[in-house]
Amino acid sequence: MKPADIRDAKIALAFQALNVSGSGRMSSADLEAYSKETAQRLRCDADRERELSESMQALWRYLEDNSKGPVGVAEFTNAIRTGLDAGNEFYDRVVTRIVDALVHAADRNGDGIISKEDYLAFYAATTTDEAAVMEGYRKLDLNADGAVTVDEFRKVVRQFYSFEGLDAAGSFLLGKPVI
Ligand SMILES: [Ca+2]
Ligand SMILES: [Ca+2]
Repeated sequence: MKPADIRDAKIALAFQALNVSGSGRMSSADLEAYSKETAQRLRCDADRERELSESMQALWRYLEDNSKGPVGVAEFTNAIRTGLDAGNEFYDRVVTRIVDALVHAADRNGDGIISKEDYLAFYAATTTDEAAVMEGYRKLDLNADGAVTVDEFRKVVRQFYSFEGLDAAGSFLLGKPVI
């Protein structure tokens, strides 16, 4: 697999996670369902739930503006790749917002650390493979001190969507290597 294809495969994984209906076509209802389900699972307070919901709305506005018609996995991957390749504007306006909302949701007690328990709860909806999730957790722990901070998580997400190939720790973000 070429590095560019590997990045596309990573973006497609994000599509699968967000396409809650499993229909293969993303709608604003999918993104709303994703944020509601995530907020419930992680027992977010009203502020965190709103932050998550607003970040998903920002993503939907971007997708609507950048793909004509139904948003399948190919349209989604194209739109996200185009945004990422255009520079920091898309990343800062949409991706950073989603990441901040997700780390605030994942850090359930607000201490700035995504604990192992936080991390397992975060992925409970998308995988039952606990060993693979914990392998991902160890990769996120960039300084290997046994805990993943909110900052480590942010750094790794940026790697996930910018570095091509599998070398970066971020390739393991969704709990397992993509290929
Ligand atoms: Ca925490
Ligand atoms: Ca650490």
